[in-house]
Amino acid sequence: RAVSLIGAPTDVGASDRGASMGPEAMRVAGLHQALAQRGLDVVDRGNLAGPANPWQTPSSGYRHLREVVEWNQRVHDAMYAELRHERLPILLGGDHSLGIGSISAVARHCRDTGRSLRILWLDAHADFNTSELSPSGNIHGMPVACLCGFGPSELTRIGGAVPAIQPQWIRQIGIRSVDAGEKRFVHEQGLEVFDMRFIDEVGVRQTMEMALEGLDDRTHLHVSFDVDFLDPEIAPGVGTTIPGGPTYREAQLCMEMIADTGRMGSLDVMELNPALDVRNRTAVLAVDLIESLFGKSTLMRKHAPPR
Ligand code: DIR
Ligand code: MN
Ligand code: MN
Ligand code: MN
Repeated sequence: RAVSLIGAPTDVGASDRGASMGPEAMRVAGLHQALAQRGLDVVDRGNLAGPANPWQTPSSGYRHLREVVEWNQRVHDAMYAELRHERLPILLGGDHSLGIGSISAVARHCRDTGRSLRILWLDAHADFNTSELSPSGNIHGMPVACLCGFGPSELTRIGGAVPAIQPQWIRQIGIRSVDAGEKRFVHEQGLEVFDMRFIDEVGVRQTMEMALEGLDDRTHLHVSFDVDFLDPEIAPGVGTTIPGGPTYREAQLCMEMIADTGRMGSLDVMELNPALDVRNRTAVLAVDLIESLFGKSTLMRKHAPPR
């Protein structure tokens, strides 16, 4: 399978600085080599270029809207080009506002090829704010809403169709920090959320079985992995740590169950912030988990355990 790495070194969608260093930290942690070792044809396309971070306060409800739009257009174009060439793009963020450009491109590719789309949103946050609902004005808290058509038209129309996706195509997993107005809007729009309480009660296995239910050979599976999904004990290198996330083993099981479907067609790895990390351990962990997404497994058993 052909895989392309695309770096998007920016933090314009956040208020914490440093996610702009995420792509290089992933390279230093050996992502290319780890995937190549799995037998994949890996090409690193290098980093996209875009506007600098002006480090301004929000205006009309958005921080750095112009810059976020420009970065997302470039991400869209880069992701779409890889998909057209039948390559699996891995977007190395960069803050999670770039999920707008990434997933708009994936949705466009699915329209082109008559596929259905399933999106797994692995995150501590629902990222479903609008400018009216957001307490921060940070656009990395808004990408899911923008993709569903709720946001400024410069962002909602990037992939050529508005809305780019339907809320029913998304499964959110690991959620544990949602703003009050955002929570009402998530319910109103009917997003399927497997929050941490759900995982506590039924476990990762049944959660992932439910989130992955109904995939078929016409489904493109997109994984949008915000590194703050993970428990901060194992993943300190993110801007907005929220306690009570998946452990190492739980995260591995998520990734292995995604790999087992054989349907993953694109991936975002977002919000890694080396400025807040400890000797690059969060990047090393992210590489380890991505290897599992591509089929690395420690399995020894001959039979699946009982249900
Ligand atoms: C908060 C934090 N819900 C906001 N969001 C995110 O500012 O909208 N942090 N995505 O990573
Ligand atoms: Mn394809
Ligand atoms: Mn998050
Ligand atoms: Mn996020």
